[in-house]
Amino acid sequence: MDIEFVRSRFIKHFDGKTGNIYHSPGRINLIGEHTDYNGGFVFPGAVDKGIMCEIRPNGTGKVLAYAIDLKDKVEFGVDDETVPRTSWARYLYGIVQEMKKRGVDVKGFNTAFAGDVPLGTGMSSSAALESCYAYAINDLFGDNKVSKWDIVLAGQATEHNYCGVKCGIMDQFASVFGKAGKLMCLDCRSHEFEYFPFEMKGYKLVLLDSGVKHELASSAYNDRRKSCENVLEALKQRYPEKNMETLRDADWDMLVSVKDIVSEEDMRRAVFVLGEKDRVQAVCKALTENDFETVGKKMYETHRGLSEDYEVSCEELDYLNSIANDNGVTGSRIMGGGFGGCTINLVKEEIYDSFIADAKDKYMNRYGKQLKVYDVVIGDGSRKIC
Ligand code: GAF
Repeated sequence: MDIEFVRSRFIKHFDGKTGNIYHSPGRINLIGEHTDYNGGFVFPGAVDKGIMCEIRPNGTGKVLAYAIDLKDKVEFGVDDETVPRTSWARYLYGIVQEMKKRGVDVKGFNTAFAGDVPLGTGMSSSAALESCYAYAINDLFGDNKVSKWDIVLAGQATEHNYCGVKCGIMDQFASVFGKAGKLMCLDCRSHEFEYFPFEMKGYKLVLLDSGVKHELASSAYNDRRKSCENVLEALKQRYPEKNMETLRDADWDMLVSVKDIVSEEDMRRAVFVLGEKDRVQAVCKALTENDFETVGKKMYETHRGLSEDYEVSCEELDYLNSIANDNGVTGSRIMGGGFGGCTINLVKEEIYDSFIADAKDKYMNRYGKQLKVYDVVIGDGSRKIC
């Protein structure tokens, strides 16, 4: 992401004066999908792509914002009660409100931003946008008093309260806490986490972009979360003495015991979540032993679960997964919330070129679309650039 590009647009769009520049990345996730809002484990890392913003207080109570890539501008008052209609501005407005709730005396500012996280790929450009502005507002108006974890939670609350997505904390966490060359294993209940070196000797991680973006992804995502909550309710009724807080507190026997009082669909969702909890633990262990075959096997299992039990796949993603399997790729699965976006693939270096060539060919033949390929580079989390 080019600083001069953002700066030149900021200067041109506003009054010629410069401000501070901040950057926050998107993320990948090695394994652990739909586990974050169930109190489970995730294994993300920040990527080298993200959102960059320039921002300068303007001495008024108004936010004047310019989305450089979209050539679109929005204005709102810091204390306005009406949420902007423009979707990108809702994130910015939400962050202003959530940082105010966390004690920051946010004043008006001029800002422009641009990004290089490919949209709709499941790399979470929205979390990058939220984290970038939460970080900037904390630095400019809050003396950096808001903790990094509260910045993460401000981003999540923005999604819940202003954008209609009842997401977990993985994306904002990865964007804020990411470190170049490190993946992170996060316990989403205790918020404890560990950095793991991203050293997969002899292997590469690569994303294949299906180019599919599901229109109703937010409501389908919220439905999945609701299914998990339904099962949790049934478990709480059956085991009041266990004080269960999330699905993560359940074991397989407990789950089987509520089979008759939850719907078959909700049960399948919960089966996926419990299985995914086990898989993340297995991957953590395998990585410490450099056992990439096990990592890959678990990725395929996750794909099957996301496709058949959680039902967040689509024909194109299943096809990309099967091409990976046919090419002898070590691991492959849908990455992120699903309903389109990318597969993440763990590929032995010696078959990388032939796999990519075959996937591109087959995807073009079947869907008439150029398959986009992104090699994973693990970058740093939110920061001030200048
Ligand atoms: C989306 C959400 F934003 C995350 O919180 C997470 O639930 C993910 O889907 C699925 O693992 O990216």
